[in-house]
Amino acid sequence: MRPLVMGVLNVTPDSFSDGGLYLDPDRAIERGLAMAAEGADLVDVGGESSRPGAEPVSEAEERRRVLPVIEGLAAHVRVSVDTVKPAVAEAAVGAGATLINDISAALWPVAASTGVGWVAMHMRGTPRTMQDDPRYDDVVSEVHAFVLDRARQATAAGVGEVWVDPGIGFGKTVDQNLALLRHVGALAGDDFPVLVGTSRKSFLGRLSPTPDGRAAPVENRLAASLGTATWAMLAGAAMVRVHDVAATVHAATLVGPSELVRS
Ligand code: HH2
Repeated sequence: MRPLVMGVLNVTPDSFSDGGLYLDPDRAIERGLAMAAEGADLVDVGGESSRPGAEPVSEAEERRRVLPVIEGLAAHVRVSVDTVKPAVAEAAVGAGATLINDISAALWPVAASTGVGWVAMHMRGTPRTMQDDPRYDDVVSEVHAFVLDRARQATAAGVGEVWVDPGIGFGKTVDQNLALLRHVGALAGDDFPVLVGTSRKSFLGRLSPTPDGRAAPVENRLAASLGTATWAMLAGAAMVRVHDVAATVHAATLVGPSELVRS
C-alpha cells in the first residue's frame, strides 16, 4: 500500500490557508467529497485554527462547526477530527470520526474509551505563543522522545491505532523544522506509524522566496509542499497531511509501498 494522504478540511474563519472557505457545511462536505474523489484516504475536519497566534474558540462553537460536516462525510470517506477538546473529540466520534488528530497529544483517554485511533503530535506551548523564540537542546531527540512517550502511554491505555507526528511548524524555527524532516526516518524506525504535515506552512514560504526576497504567499507553496511531502514519504512517513490532495496522491503512488520504503 502507498503512504496514506490525509486531506485538510478546516471549517474555520481563520485557518492560515483555507480559512473562511468552508464555513457553510454543505460547501465543506462538497470539498471533503472532492478530496475523497481525488484519492484522499482520510479527511481531517478541524473547527479551531492552530496557526501561530490563533485565538481559541468555545467548545459549543467548535461542535457547531465540525459535527454536521463529519456527519455528512463519514459514510463516504474515513474522517479524523482535528481537536484538542475532549468533549469535541467524543462528539466527533459519535458523528462518525474514527481518528482523533490531537495537536496537544493529551486526548488518548478519549481514544481509549471510544475505541478509535489517535495521533500524538508535538507542539511547544500553545498556538498563541508557540513561535515566541522556540528553543531546544536537541530538537530531534526531544520531539521524538515526547511523541514516543505519549504513544506508549496510549498503547498501554488500550488505544489500538496510534500515530506519531513531529508537529512541523508548531513551536519550531525553519532550521528546527528541517532537522525534524531530515530525521523522519529515525522516528519511522520506531514502533508507531508516522504522520507528517508540512503543507503550505510558513517555513516553506520563507524557503522559497519571491524574486524581491519576500516569503512565497500561501497560494505559491505547492512545489515546496509536494517536495517536502515526498521527502517525508521516502523517509518512511506512512501518512502526509495536505491541502493539495490530487498532486500528493500522485506523488504517494510514485513513492509506492510504504513497507518497501521503510525497509
Ligand atoms: N498542522 C496543522 C493542523 N493540524 N495536525 C497534525 N497531526 N499535523 C500537522 O502538521 C498539523 C495538524 C496546521 O495546519 P492547518 O490545519 O492547515 O491550519 P490551521 O491550524 O490554521 O487551521
